Amino acid sequence: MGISEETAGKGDITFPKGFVWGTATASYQIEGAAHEDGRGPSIWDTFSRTPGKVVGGHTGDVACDHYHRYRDDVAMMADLGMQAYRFSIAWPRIQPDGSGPVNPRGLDFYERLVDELRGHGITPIVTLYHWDLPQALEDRGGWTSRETAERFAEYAAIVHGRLGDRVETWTTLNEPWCSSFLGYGAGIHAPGRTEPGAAFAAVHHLLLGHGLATAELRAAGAKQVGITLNLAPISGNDPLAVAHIDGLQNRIFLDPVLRKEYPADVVERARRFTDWSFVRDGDLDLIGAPIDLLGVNYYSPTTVELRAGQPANPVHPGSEGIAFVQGDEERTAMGWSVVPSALTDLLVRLSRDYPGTPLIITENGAAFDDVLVDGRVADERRIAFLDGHFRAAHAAIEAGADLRGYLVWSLMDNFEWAEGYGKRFGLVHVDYASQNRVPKDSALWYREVVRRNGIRS
Ligand code: IFM
Repeated sequence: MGISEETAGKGDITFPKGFVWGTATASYQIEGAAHEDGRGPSIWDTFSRTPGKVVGGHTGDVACDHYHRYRDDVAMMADLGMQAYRFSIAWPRIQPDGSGPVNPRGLDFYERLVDELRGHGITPIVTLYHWDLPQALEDRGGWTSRETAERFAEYAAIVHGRLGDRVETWTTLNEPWCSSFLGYGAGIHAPGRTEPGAAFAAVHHLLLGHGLATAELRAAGAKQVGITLNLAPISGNDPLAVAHIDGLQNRIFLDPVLRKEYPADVVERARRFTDWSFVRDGDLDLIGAPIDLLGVNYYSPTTVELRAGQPANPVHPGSEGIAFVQGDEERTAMGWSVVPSALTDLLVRLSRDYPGTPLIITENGAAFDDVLVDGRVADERRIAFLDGHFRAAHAAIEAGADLRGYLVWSLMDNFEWAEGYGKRFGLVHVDYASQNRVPKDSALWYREVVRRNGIRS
């Protein structure tokens, strides 16, 4: 009998046996060492140096200095009871120019990290692409070019060649919605392009990169292969407006990956921006090859309504006449509404509409304005946030969702992209001047959740 069963009381919840708990990070957000050991420049090095693009002019040059402190960081994770750790590989460390010669020192770093994790009993979960595209590839068109998808598959094979004997779970892309629509459509992420047509080309080439990389990983014997999507439940009083935004946010990725087709309504609506001529015969068979795990990143739902004269939201090309409305829910420091029940809805919907693919929450968490006082961060709002979302995930499991694990974003405070270092998502507080780490109250609370495989009321 487990601890939770012994003491279970009203309001307690216990997750299925074998449920995996952990945390997540990404290379550019934590590693620093941007110019060390042969790493080449990425689009985020370029973008963060472009005046006005990142709050405070912050860059990932130093970040959490994890490249040098990874041993201590892994020991800290072990101390916090983490069972799994999702991190990303920086492509420009492996192939500084995005193609051609391999930089062995880049592979050495990730091999050391993986060995350190395994040595502490923590399961490594690798993300191959979390947005740091080698600048040399962007200079040749980036994700608007088919070549980038082909190079990505080669890079995936190189990484698997070194780590495949000790990493079982691989995710190809993290949040291709952000890479395409924020990076090429709205210009608020690297590479900062503002061309809706380019965003749709990027969607396809990212997905093609996923498909080609999946084939390489499979051929090399990878045990579990998946992709991580940032999905948002969309609601509102007009079904067409809801379908429109749901198509652009969710179905444009889910349908090709899990049904081998682009949603017809999205294709039609996007024709004013693109003729889709970049989609070639056979691409959707590659993109839709079976995956073992769908990574779900969930933060907040979206509510829309029809409003005459409303200009398009640049992150959703063609959304003229649709307003994005906010309710009176609690908001995080990012301004995102806190709605745990939407996570239940999302997981149940995925199980219903795309049955047969196991799910894992690869990111969920919140930024709050944490303060370190006398060596402690009393982040009770983050505890309440996580408590609510864990319960929502549990409710989805009870409703039949095949959810296998939960990775909290993020292990520690880090470089929050266009927001710089001002937004703190970490379970662990980072003082960027001293690089001192202090586990927040939420980290200590989470350790108990992991230990019990559940929550006590
Ligand atoms: O920090 C990001 C992460 O890189 C991708 N998912 C969302 C997080 C919070 O914005």
